[in-house]
Amino acid sequence: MHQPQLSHLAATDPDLAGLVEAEATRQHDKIRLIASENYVSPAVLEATGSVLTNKYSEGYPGKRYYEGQQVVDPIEELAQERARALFGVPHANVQPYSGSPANLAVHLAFMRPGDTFLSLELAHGGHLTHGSPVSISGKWLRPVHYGVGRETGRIDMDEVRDLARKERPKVIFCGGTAIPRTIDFPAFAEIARETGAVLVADIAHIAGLIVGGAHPSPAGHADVITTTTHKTLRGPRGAMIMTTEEHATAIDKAIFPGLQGGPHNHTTAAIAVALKEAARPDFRTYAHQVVANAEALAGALTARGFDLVSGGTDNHLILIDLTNKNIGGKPAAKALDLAGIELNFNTVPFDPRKPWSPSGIRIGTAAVTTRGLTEEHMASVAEWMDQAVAAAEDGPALERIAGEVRDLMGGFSMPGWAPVR
Ligand code: DSN
Repeated sequence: MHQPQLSHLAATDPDLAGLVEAEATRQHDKIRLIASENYVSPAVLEATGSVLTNKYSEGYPGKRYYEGQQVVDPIEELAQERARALFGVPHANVQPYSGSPANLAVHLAFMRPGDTFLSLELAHGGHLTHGSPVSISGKWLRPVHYGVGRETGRIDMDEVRDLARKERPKVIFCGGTAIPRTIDFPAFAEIARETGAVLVADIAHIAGLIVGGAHPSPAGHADVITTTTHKTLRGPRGAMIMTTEEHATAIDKAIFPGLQGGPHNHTTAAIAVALKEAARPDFRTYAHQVVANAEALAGALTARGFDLVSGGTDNHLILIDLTNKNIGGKPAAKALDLAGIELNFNTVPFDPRKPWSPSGIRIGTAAVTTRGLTEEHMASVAEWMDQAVAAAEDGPALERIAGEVRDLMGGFSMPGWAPVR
């Protein structure tokens, strides 16, 4: 049963209510290893589903284009204040609809069509909005990419420095979506200062680890910090941009009126709730457990012959090259899904295969840690993954694993939903 209950939805639209229930069951029964996903708390769910969705609020607190902001203004100010305090930054914009618009706002604030910026190659762990040729960031701007070393799987800071000196980019992005190792924010900052670039840290994946003290912070190093709010930070689907005083106005103008209209006030409220939760001592414990689980899982997978990019992980994320297992990332991901282990196929650095059918898979421990799994469960997860990859064509074997996974997960409660017994 959903918490908060969906009784009105069930009465008005039983078909849709049934689908929500089915999704909740799926999330309950599976080992969810998609590195960008999590489970939010019932408090975050309640804020997301509140009457705040009824209100238009174009503008910012104290300067809106619609009346009736007596309540929304303090809500947005509360979210801003909590973000500033938690991340230790002078300014926070909590209005971006999600991570891609947040990064587009950075492009709009600091660059004009054709301008050069530096970022991590998508296939090496970057993001579409960091200049992929299929994204507006790659079509309208001039991205130059750094990568990871073929042998090390780690970012080569000498390459970043050489490229920055040669290309003189307006902006340098660090961060991405498939980086298993610690990001060296001070080193990026030194290069950005030397070459006159604005340093942007995209911490979407590691925001929760940063505020939980399990990854160094870019605050004081990066000029601008973009993040989604729903990954390790465990909030609603949304985003924030945090800046120094110097860049606050440019970023605010880029979000509104540059890119967006009215902020999603229900999401703003839910972000405020998530930030309050992330400021509690138990969130620090959670963040460190996420990393401990990833380390344990990386060790167990390595012991079973899985080839991990960079040889392991420092954070929540593990990138696996399946070439030595004689299976592509896509068929492996589909088999694992049938076995109750949910993840995504992913390119690996220097991947000879195409993104739609790459060589790797990407996993993360944020969601399973929220469910309560600890290091002791990671050996079983690795064993099931190994069995499923080896038995990718064997339906009954995958079904058997899915049953074992369901049995394990049945012992761990899920925030926001419980099975009716
Ligand atoms: N949010 C990204 C991820 O899954 O890491 C994709 O945009």
